[in-house]
Amino acid sequence: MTETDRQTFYITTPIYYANSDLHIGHAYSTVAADALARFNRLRGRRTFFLTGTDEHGSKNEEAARAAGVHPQEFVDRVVAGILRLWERLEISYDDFIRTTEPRHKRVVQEVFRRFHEQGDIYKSEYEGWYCTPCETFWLESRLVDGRCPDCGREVSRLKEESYFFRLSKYQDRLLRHIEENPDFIQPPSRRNEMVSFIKQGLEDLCVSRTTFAWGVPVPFDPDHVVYVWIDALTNYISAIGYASEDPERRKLFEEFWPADVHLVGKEIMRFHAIIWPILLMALGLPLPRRVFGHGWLVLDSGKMSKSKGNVIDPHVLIDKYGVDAVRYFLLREIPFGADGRYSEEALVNRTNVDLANDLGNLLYRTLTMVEKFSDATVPSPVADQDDGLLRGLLAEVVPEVERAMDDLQIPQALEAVWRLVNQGNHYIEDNAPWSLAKDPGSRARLDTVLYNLLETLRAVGALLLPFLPHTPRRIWDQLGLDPGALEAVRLDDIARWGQLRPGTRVRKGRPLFPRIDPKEALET
Ligand code: ME8
Repeated sequence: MTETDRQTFYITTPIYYANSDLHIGHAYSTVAADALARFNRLRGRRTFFLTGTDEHGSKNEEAARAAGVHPQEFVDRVVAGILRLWERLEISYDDFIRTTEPRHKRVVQEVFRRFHEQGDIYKSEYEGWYCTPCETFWLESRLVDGRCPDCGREVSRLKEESYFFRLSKYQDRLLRHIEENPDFIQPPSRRNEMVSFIKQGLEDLCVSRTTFAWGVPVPFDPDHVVYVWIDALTNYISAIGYASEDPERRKLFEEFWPADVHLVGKEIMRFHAIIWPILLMALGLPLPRRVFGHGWLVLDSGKMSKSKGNVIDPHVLIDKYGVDAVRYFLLREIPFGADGRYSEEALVNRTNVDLANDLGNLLYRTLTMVEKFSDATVPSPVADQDDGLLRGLLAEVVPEVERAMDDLQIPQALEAVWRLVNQGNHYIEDNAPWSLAKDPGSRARLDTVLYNLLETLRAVGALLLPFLPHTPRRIWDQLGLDPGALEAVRLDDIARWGQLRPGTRVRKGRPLFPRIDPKEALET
């Protein structure tokens, strides 16, 4: 089946640790997944968008201890803050899974029991090195100068009775799957990393701990709790009703599994492209279609981290610039799949250039002219006066947006929409409606030019639906269209030219994005 034929779409974000408030980097993953989910709804696919929180493990337990409260109370507080942030960013998730929920814990225990029964999990003794911040065990041979090979921090010696999962048993099957499904791990640079990691040989994975208690108990050995990754990764199936007792929920699983996209940051690629597929093979389930590892938002001072004190709070940016500007910046500025620099200056610049100048001016100038030359109503186009230019470009842009979104190339999709916006602005310059208005013989041409601009804006508004939650409604409202009707718009309708009805009153409102004075904005 090709991408175009698919009727359902299941997309996930990582489930975020509930040990502290989220920053703009976490918001980036979730906003990107939201745009992809909204786009697939716009295409008319039944879409399921899952996000949630990873609430067990020593990190969360320690954070709760530091705050002097029970871990459950601690994570409840953090989760409330995360939900508020998603509300402000208008994240359209269909479900929010918390790993402390009974519906999740039951599945974790069931999966663990099954692995044990079929001999994939065995009990042994672990002796090695452990990196607490990364929650990862390392063999001596993997350490770099005696430190964690991932983060470079100190590791500690650990000896502990643990359960292990036989990853190596599935290694060849996984390699074959990756070779036969070139789209499975994306972008290709990450696929190559994963393949060479697997080829080094997979060690059995430690899947239980006895040194902390905040987790899902191993059902047949309650001194052990299930170690984070089996607990965390399982969310992608527990949330949609895998092994549920409720037939309605099991139907959801039948409908949506396998996931179309697991969207994750590059640092957790190994868990999603190696461990998770192996767990699924052991369960006899099909593998997700794509695991996409996106890059990081980095600051001039390096990676954002609490300890460096350089985290960017998305609430502050939303207060200052509004949710549409923040989302637009994240989606447009960062090449999807690679690292991208975050700076507030770049955000201000993007807002001013793309949103205030290009898009805002196209709408404002068009409506000003419609007010002045057409009595604030949509004029009637005249067929033999039509150059078909903007209509033709729109017919190219819609499939371009579709291709880019199918390839998970979000910035390219926005670039395509802006080709239309920019062409609209050129069209004004090239046709100089103010000159046409001076010549009564050019009335038909003037009406046609204005109509074409209005239709272009109608289409641009609809094309922005996956990316910006407010702007499409504002554009449609100013064009005299019912913003409520946007909910029913489908991608295939957008390029259909001639939807605006002549005679409809337009309403020039405030400019969509007032220009920001960079000096003033960046000083506060
Ligand atoms: O890893 N730039 O949770 P987490 C871009 N619980 N994305 C960033 C980022 C940055 N600077 N910082 C974080 C965990 N992210 C596990 C996941 S999944 C079964 C379990 C994003 O709270 C990125 O998507 O540390 C990364 O993968 C995720 O936040 C990590 O969130």
